[in-house]
Amino acid sequence: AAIQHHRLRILGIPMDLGQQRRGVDMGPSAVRYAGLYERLRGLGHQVEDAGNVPVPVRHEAAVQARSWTETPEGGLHHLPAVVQACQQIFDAAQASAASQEIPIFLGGDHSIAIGTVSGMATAGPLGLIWVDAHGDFNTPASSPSGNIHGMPVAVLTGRGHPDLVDLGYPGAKLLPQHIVLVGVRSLDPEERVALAGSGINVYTMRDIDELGMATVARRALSRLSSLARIHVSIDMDAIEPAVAPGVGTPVAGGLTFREAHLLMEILAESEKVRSVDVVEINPILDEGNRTAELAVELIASLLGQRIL
Ligand code: 6HN
Ligand code: MN
Ligand code: MN
Ligand code: MN
Repeated sequence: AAIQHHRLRILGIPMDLGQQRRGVDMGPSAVRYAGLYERLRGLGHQVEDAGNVPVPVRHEAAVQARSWTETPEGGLHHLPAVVQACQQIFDAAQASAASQEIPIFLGGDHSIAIGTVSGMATAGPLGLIWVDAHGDFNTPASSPSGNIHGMPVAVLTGRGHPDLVDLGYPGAKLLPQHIVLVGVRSLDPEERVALAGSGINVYTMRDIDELGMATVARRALSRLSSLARIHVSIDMDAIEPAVAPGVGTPVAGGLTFREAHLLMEILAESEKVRSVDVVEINPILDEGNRTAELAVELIASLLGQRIL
């Protein structure tokens, strides 16, 4: 079948407050320099780069929270600033959800998904495919770090700090059975127990090893078969760190280059992908700009690029 052409909107979110390392705020620039706009135009899509959503800079944020990063506010680092930024992200995502366009959200750390997914969920039932080495299912009680980027999946199902859970509108944004995690290989002890009992569909690296990515990708889609709209959230640390070294929390044993592409290709064929996040790229930790370059290729595969 011929490739479906869409109106795409690129939105940068230079958020680094959901974790501790400096540099992930440069993710949007790195992906732009890697040629995202041109690549998507080349596929025949209509593309607009809408610039960046404002995010408080780190020093400013620490002052607002009346604490430095070593002293978490209510146990969560930079909570008020993350909530403020996520509210703006929510507003932008809600506007996109009401239009015909597909937004591509460039992080920033994974805390941005609290805003992107909540905003996209305003237009009706939404399935979520979360591609990540981690579960991102911590709550303030289970988190070993106090970092909000380890919490968005929990928040979206209604678990966590009320300022995060009630972002945009009160309560849970997604049903657990409408969430699929792919690539998981690093869970904190209490996070693991909570995730196992949550009803969320989890495909670990072991599942991918045993079943192959084609089967995992098709099963993931079949879990979401009742839904017409899917948000794909790609944490670049899902991919093997030898292939994607520019991430803040690398974990060995990740997706190969081809496994990651195959997942995107099969998701593209569903023609249900309504919005995308690409997060956790840290150019300071990268080799050249290869992690952002890989991200551009993966987004292209998700939006219709084919080998033949
Ligand atoms: N991410 N589970 C760890 C934590 O601090 O909660 C790591 C989370 C990583 C989050 O990569 O988006
Ligand atoms: Mn993540
Ligand atoms: Mn991760
Ligand atoms: Mn990470």
